[in-house]
Amino acid sequence: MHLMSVNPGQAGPGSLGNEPRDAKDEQLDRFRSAPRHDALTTDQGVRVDDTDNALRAGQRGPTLLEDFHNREKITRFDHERIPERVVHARGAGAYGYFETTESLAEYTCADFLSEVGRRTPVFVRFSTVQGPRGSADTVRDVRGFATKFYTREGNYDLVGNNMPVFFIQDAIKFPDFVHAVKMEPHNEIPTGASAHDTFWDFCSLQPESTHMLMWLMSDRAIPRSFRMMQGFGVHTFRFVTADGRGTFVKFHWKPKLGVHSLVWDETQLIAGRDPDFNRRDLWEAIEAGEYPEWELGVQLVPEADEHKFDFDLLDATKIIPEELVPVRPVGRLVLDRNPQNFFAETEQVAFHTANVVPGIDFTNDPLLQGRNFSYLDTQLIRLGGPNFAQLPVNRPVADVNNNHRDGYGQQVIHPGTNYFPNSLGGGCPAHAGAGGAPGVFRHYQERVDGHKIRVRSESFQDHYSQATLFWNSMADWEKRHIVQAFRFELGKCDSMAVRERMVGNLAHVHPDLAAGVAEGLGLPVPAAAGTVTGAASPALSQANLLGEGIRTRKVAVLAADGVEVPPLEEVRRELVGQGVIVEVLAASGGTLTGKDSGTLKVDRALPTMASVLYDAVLVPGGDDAVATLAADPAAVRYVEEAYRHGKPLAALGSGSRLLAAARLPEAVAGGAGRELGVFTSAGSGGVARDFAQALGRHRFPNRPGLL
Ligand code: HDD
Repeated sequence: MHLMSVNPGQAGPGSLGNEPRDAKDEQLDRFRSAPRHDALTTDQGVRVDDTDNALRAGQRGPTLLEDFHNREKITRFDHERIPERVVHARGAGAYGYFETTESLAEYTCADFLSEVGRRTPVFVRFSTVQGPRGSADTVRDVRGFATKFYTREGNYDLVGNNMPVFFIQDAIKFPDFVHAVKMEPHNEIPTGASAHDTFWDFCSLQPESTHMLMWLMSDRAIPRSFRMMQGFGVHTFRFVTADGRGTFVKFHWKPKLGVHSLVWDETQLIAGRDPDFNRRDLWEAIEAGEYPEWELGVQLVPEADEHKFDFDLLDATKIIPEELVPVRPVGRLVLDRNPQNFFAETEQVAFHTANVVPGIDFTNDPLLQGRNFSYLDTQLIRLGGPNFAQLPVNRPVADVNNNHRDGYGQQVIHPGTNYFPNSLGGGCPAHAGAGGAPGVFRHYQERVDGHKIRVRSESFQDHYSQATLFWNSMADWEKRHIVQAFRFELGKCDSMAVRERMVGNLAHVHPDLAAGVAEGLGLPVPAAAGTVTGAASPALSQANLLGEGIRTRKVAVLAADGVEVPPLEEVRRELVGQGVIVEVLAASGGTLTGKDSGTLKVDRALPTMASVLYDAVLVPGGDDAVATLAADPAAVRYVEEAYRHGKPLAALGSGSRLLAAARLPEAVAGGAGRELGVFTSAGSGGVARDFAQALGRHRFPNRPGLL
């Protein structure tokens, strides 16, 4: 099949009309279709002379049924929607590649992980979990991080999240969990939020959720960007060698830009100012050639060590602390191409945990085992039948050759026999891999011996130790944010019993946490429950995950006529040199007149943006410009809000008067500004470097007066 017709004017992103980037892109190109002719046709290819007026009996008469164009057009429109994903409905995706940087051939026969330098095409979809397709991006929620590797040995899907653990241990609880967290059934409230009774009712009765709740109440649940979050395969999987040797493995994605988050007040403002905040950020970065990148790391555990830990490797509510088993970097993921059609690609992509390739296998994690049923099942209803693997985004680049036939939307004309064994078709398709040939999936041969029982293993019963480990590992400001998040969420629950029960659970995690939350809710502080260890894992704190550089950080420059241009340009050069996006904002668009000479182009009008859409604010000097800005409440608000959200602020020369107009707390005016990320200077001298460094720290969470 070859639908492509090149029309460069309409090509958009992707390879239409350009050289394909890899095997997947080449395959996709065969399905891309840009309008070839000017003339409009029906689905049957019949040219149509009018698509604005239905066929009618007389100028003012009734519309006629025989107007096949009208009926086709409306029918096609009526059928445009498909069911959204039952969870993870809102998402954004991109293509790219995975490159192996360290061979894992010693542990797995997976071809794509065996050769250093091998590049495998991928499609990645990021998502929120709770909200519907149209919900806001910046809600407090887990983020999905699903990767489809189009390997030469078939598709491998790593369907992970940005948190390394999960709410439940057994997949049979998934419908209960999702019912509880989704909008309540009677009124479909709240959209994109877990701050409601049914969620906390469920969790408070389900202590196995506690560790995951710690992550969900932490800043991990409000990422600054999909490009700035970690990803985790969550489960313990199994690598298998060609001779059948197994090794346990956990997968980690680590973003090059570091792990950074929004702050809670900001997320709510962004939800109004730009509900597409994360989606837009991903799209724009890729369009700008700032390709997001992650390192793939693996934690490997020999089978002999399966029982050496004080938790069960099969329990998805547990991590393997990096201090016990280091994360070994083995590859990098780069996203370098936006999709061309959201529906065709991002909406129709179908992930499935059971899409594995030779060398990667499952463990008996009961959550994973259930997922292996659910994903195929859900695609059948969501994508309308069994042929969804033929959709362009889902097609493997490896050959597909079997006796599966027919079904809705079959795209392939299969001549010949459709059964096995056969002689009439020459015995084909034949069993692969006689004599141990490589590239054939062979299930790991695990000996299994047990009674048929509905029992949760004893080794799954410790629900609090790792929640405590997480708490202990947080910086003070991270702890503060966690307490505030619990207060907010539980404060939204009408049921006092739910609030109390949950606070009771938190007493098992840490007395400080329980006390902080209880005080915020006006509840009695519960007595400490059990012994709480002091163990910590520094790798869990975002304070230790700042990443490399400040590329794509966004700085708002507030300006008006009379702005001092040269010092600003000096700072701008320094920042842009480090990859920062600097945008000049003024009351209206156009060009500003500089103080003594020169002009300054306005990139955006102040009212169309907001401080929450930037990482930092810079105020250039120029008496007249600063006076204009200081008299504009919208400009003052940029400074004040950026300060209260902990973002770096800089003022050049008289620009500091705008900071004064924003009435920043005494401590800043009193000279403690530098340590708190607020920089002022007579000219531009030194500010650029300090400001850039401050951007690298992301936020100053210890400022007084933060929201
Ligand atoms: Fe799931 C979607 C991640 C547990 C059932 N899940 C889905 C997506 C991600 C995850 C990232 C979106 C994929 C996309 O972008 O299309 N899910 C996880 C993780 C889990 C997890 C990391 C725990 C470790 N999920 C889980 C369980 C079940 C499901 C226990 C069912 C028993 N998940 C689904 C699903 C979805 C899904 C219903 C909805 C849409 C889809 O699959 O394609 O089958």
